[in-house]
Amino acid sequence: MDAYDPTPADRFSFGLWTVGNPGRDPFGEAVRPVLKPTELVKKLAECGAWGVNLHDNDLVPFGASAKERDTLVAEFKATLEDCGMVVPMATTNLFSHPIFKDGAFTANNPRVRAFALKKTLASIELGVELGAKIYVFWGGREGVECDACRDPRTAIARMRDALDFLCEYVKDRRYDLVFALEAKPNEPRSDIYMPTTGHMLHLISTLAHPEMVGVNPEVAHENMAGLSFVHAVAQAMEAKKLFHIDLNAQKIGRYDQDLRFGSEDLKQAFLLVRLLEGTAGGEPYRGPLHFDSHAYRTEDFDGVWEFARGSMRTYKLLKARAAEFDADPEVRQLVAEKRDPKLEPLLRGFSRDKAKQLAALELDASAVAREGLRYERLDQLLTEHLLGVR
Ligand code: GLT
Ligand code: MN
Ligand code: MN
Repeated sequence: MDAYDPTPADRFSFGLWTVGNPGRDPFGEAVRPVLKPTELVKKLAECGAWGVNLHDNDLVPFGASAKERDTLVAEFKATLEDCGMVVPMATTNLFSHPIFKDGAFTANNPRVRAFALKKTLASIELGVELGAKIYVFWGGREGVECDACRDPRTAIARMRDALDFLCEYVKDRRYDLVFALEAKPNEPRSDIYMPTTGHMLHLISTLAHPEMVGVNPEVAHENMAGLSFVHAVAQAMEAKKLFHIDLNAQKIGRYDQDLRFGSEDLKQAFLLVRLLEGTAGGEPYRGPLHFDSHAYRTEDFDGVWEFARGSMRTYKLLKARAAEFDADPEVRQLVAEKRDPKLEPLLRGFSRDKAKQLAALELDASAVAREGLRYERLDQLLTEHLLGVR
């Protein structure tokens, strides 16, 4: 045990579908047996995790009877209690069953949309029963291959209708539950509606109860879109909409890899942890730190638990490196904000007088432009901290 070993105080969580992933892919069969949810909870607790998240069907198989459901839920709750584990987040599987082949909330057939709502209502009940405070919506099938099948505006409006309905349901039941929308640009559909965290943030602003809805950005998904994950998360934080986060790793331009956190692009992972932890001085994120990833297909169960421990250790290692980086006097000097008490008041809060003063401003643009900003030095310092030599 060292300072980087995870403890429940670190708020790390895994989905049942992550450590339970048997390694099936579009080209090959499972390489590991499927463990029971209660077994997964026990092992996660041993590894130092704090929480476990689930889809309805990760615990209760599709089509199970009410009696079967209640037995499985009771057994699961008892194990959670024994292990001191919590369920911070729950979600609905609206993508596996063939009924969702044309989408769930956005499907053209109203019978499909009705089934999706009915399934989500039951799944919200399950999540609340298990103590979840966050409810994720990942619309994997909410997209198209044949784009002529509907006006994309209709899809957006249908998504809004479903979310408004479900917000009202939660309010009516007086549940202590918020929603978090997870974007992904493609896979399994050719194009998925509202493909990035930014798109989701806008959709939220059009809902009937925007205060109940935030985002659940995922490293891999923003990378698939070729965008900066750190910037997406920062925009969500700035809007007070970062309700949950899916940590993993991804090579740009690939299928959704869901690799172990920090296993690709360590520098982005460092900048992400720095942002989430607020080591540079900003407001930190205090929600669950969820790993939505799985072990390589090459692994047996030892490899799966190695993957789980590694995900959490890497986060803590990066957190320590980020704190050291931001405490480094040379870094502090390089990132210190330039002040100009005469000019700064002119830069916000419009008035005609300020506009006049700006118009009359004498400023030597070439002199300002000549100054080197020393970002090469700053970036090298980041590298040296990351590699542990500062
Ligand atoms: C699925 C998907 C993830 C989502 C999960 C929640 S399920 O594995 O790839 O990104 O977060 O529905
Ligand atoms: Mn995810
Ligand atoms: Mn993913």
